[in-house]
Amino acid sequence: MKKNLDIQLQALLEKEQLRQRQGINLIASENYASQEVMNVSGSVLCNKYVEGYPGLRYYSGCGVYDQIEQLAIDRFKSIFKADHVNVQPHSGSQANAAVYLALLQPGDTILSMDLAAGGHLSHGHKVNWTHQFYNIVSYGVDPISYQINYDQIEALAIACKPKLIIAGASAYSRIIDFEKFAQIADKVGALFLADIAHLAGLIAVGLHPSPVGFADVITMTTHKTFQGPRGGVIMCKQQFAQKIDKMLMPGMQGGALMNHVAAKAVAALQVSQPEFLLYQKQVIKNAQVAAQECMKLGYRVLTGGTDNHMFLIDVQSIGLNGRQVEEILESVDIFVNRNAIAFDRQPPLSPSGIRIGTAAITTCRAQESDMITIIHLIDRAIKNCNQPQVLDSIKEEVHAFMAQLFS
Ligand code: DSN
Repeated sequence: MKKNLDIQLQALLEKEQLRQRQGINLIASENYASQEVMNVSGSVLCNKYVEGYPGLRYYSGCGVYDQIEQLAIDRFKSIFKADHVNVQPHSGSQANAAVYLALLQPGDTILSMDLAAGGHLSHGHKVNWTHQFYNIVSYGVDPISYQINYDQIEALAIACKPKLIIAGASAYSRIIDFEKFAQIADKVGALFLADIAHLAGLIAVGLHPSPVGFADVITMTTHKTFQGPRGGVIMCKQQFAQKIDKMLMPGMQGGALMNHVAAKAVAALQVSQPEFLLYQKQVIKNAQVAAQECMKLGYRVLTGGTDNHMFLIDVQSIGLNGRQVEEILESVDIFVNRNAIAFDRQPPLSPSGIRIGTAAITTCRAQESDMITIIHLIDRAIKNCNQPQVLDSIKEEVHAFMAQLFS
């Protein structure tokens, strides 16, 4: 392509680059991939069709790709100590779908966390395809502590006899006891899937207990706390490997996106470096300090804090809904997402909560003192939401803060 042919798209890219550089990103499911990861994602590897698995391909010219995919598989195996790894899922939802389709029959019962309590769409929400194919029974959280109640899950499991129990969440800030889930699954003869999309980076460095050895299958994404390219990975016990691999390809997907598979390998190498442990420790410290500061300022933080990279604030108590707060903060270039909270009476488009995550801002080198500054910027924006001039000046402060962070 001629240089500068696509001026329109170039302008949009530059706009987005600026947004990412000037704004404070607190979206818990996002992060910034390294230049090395992005280089590989946008490399010549995007030109090749590579169907099948290493050693058994349906196209010629795949030799290098066999080595790339094997490298990715070996790196994930070594990080997580998993028996079997499939690095081809295009996303976390595709990874979950492959597991369901490989191991369940239509009509089987899945016991999973309710979206409103912190679960994920692909675990069986009524607007997701899974809801039409399977009988979904949901567990929530304790109405007082807002934490997972394992006794409730066990009672539900005994009552509904699920074929599959899923542990894992998109909006849950406390340790998940995978061993306890495995015991419940064992007791009722269910398979156990741990979806560690959010926790993968923390688990990789031992800052959250691992489900490996407890779960039959583990799914994850590579772009959240794992800090890699967008994509999914499946890990499982050897006995499920063949069924899952076959269901993913050729069952659901065609050619793997080898540029992304290679970028997953790069991310896995980065995760194995000593700096990644320090980074993840900082992610957790930053989330804990931010949650504390919110509570000091009078906000209601669910569960009273966090053990991981995120926490939820109930903004109903300040007379707003999550959508309003999301919009106020977006107007000053601070990015959070509105989120349902357990027992929410508000509709999903304007729920009662916001979710705050620290993986992305910690990649930008934020420390605890920076988190305190950020929470005060958030608080001032909320309190001055009807003062456009004040919001303009907060936005300038946000840009100056980010410039100083990068300096
Ligand atoms: N949408 C992602 C999240 O925000 O947690 C999960 O897929």
